[in-house]
Amino acid sequence: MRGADLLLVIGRAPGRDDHRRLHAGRAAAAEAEARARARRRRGTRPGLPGRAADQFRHAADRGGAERRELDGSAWRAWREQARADYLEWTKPAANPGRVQLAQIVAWLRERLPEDAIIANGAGNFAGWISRFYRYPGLRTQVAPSNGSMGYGVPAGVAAKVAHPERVVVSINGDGDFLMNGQELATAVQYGLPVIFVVVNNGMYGTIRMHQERDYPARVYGTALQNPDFAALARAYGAYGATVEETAQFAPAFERATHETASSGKPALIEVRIDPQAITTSTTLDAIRARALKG
Ligand SMILES: Cc1ncc(C[n+]2csc(CCOP(=O)(O)OP(=O)(O)O)c2C)c(N)n1
Ligand SMILES: [Mg+2]
Repeated sequence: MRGADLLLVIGRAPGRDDHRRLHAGRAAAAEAEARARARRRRGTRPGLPGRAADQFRHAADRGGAERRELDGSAWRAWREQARADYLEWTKPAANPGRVQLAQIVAWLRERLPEDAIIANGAGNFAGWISRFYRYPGLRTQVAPSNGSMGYGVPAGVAAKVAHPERVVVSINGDGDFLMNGQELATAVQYGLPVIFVVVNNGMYGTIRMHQERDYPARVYGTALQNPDFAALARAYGAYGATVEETAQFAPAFERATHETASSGKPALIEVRIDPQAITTSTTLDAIRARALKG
């Protein structure tokens, strides 16, 4: 993005991170659908109000006679390299412990139908979805752009109400799940066969990461005393399973799919991961060691 002269954002306002990555003064961003928000951001050119699809149809209709093919050859090598980098980056990377979260997400990427909806809340667990899942179609991702924890469960419930024919998988952190997990009752009550995944590392991992970076080895208030999530799911009337190593995930998911199909009720799979697996590419110990070195 740093090399961009113009960033055209379609369907959403440019986010804070987009602006940070842009070279100030050289870039303008045009956006549709979120004009008010965009205006507040410095460096953003006027947005086009209305639905993005309508805007583009309108612009194409008014485009007049001349339609020019763009010659993208100057960018071909750059594009191919960027694509190769992306494919390399999304190959499952190892994390500490018996559960390899990247492999699980990559398995879901192969296993789920193209129109499956993935809902999630906020926390470091979501980094594995962002990096290793591919959203093949439009409207397959339901996630907060402002980092709201507790979003994944109700979002999964709502997605299933709106699209009962589509597979809905709601992926949550343990802290994240505990903010709105009682909505499992809603899914049971209305017969919504969502598959909920809880990535349990026993802590508010994101906050612990920041603690270790800024105040290494001074851990405060980030440990979680969790329930047995599978038992909790069963108490709600849902199917519940626990995964403690990578190879258990696929059979647990298939069983959950089968159970939800026959009962019309939701299922929950708790995935216990090693607390050291703090991001897709580093460990808690490594962050602490780096911070202690100053
Ligand atoms: C409603 C809300 N409260 C607090 C935060 C701040 N916050 C961001 S991530 C996080 C911890 C997430 O913990 P968990 O869901 O267990 O995911 P993990 O980082 O451990 O993978 C917190 C407290 C937030 N983003 N949203
Ligand atoms: Mg956690």
